[in-house]
Amino acid sequence: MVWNEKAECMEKEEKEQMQLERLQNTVKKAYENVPFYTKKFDEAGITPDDIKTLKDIEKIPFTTKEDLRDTYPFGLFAVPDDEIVEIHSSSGTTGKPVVSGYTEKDLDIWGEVIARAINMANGKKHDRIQNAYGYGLFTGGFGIHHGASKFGATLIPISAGNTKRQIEILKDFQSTILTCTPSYALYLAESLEKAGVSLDEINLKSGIFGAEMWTEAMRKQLEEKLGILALNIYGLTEVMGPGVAIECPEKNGLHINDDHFYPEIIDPKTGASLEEGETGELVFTTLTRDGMPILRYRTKDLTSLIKGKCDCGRTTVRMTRITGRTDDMLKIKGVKVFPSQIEKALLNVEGTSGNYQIIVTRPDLLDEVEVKVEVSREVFSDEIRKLELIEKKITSAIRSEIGIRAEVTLCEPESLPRSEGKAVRVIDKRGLDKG
Ligand code: DLL
Repeated sequence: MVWNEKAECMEKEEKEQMQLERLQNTVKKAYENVPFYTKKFDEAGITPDDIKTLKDIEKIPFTTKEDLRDTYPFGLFAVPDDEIVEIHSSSGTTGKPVVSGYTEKDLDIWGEVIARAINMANGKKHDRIQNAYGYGLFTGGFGIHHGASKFGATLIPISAGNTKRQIEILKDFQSTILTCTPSYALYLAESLEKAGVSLDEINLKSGIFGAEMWTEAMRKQLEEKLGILALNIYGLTEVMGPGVAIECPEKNGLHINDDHFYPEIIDPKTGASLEEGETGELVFTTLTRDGMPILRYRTKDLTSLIKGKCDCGRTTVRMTRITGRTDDMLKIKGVKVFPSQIEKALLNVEGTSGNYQIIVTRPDLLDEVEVKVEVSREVFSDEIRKLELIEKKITSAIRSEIGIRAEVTLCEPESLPRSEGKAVRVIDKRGLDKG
């Protein structure tokens, strides 16, 4: 059964007509209500009337992360404050976080796309959804929450972490659907094994996992260890949050909710549009958002599109699993981290040389971060106590910047590798780019 057959199984021509009308409406709204877009359009010498076909979308300039930083915090909101009912946020590139504002109608649509996801995960109204995505400014917790209430299932808002409690709830409440990052799901599965809890004692049937890259190998492990159907969900704060796309049980690409989010794939170097099947940077235009419409947003995520009907009967455009990024953003424990944030934290601690390297590993199924920091010669020849103090200062500066604890290792001046071109700031040993 499909949650919204009309929207999810619509014929191509009808869908494109709907997308065009919604695009024209969104462009008009953005142009008239968001000075940032008025200026962008004026500079490009176009007006909303120039959007006569879907292909005309290519005339619209891209929106980038830098644009979001420059309009921080509410510069892209298109409605008066009294219509915004919720705000979410995530890390931005250099300093300023990304902010997203939602009207009542936006929340309803967010709920709708998540309801489609729960349905794909074989959800029923009697299901109990253990929502272990973090609650707060992160979109994961609340996104699933809005969707579960729209769907009508029982939502258990346990939030992220506290594995002992997660296990207790899995057993006592007999949760049937688990929502969290795939790495945490795997950690939870191992923790169940270690605690001697057998699959007979829990009642999970499916999992909706996303917010970070993962692999087919991880899916296989999750399905075996938890006895579930494990599906991939994608989304980003700038566009909505989770629910922009989700896999159906065919596991042949993630269905993009293209009645609400219009996808394009571009060559990240030239900005030119790429064909179906070609891998490039994913770009999204919102088609129905009122609070914060966004036009041609460059996600920096790498993927390709699959058009045509899926074996499940849905006709929505699909995207393949994300295999990488065009920038150096990392997802650590599901949280966005930019090397520039570490750099900013180091600036506040005296005695460091500004040279650093971030090493990300997943030793016991959970992400760990080591930051190697070169210190100046004077500091390095100082007494141990002073070095320890600096290490502590850096640890706390990083924690307050990215919200995650990193293991800090101080190194001798000029001991970190230098490269002829761009410095290699990040070594990611998790092997998630293998697909
Ligand atoms: O991660 C929204 C989300 C929450 C998605 C819960 C799924 C589940 P942000 O924190 O803004 O939003 O991070 C968005 O995370 O541009 C991708 O790089 C990455 N990402 C999200 N989902 C996936 C996925 C949420 N399924 C950024 N596979 C995106 C790979 C993902 N990467």
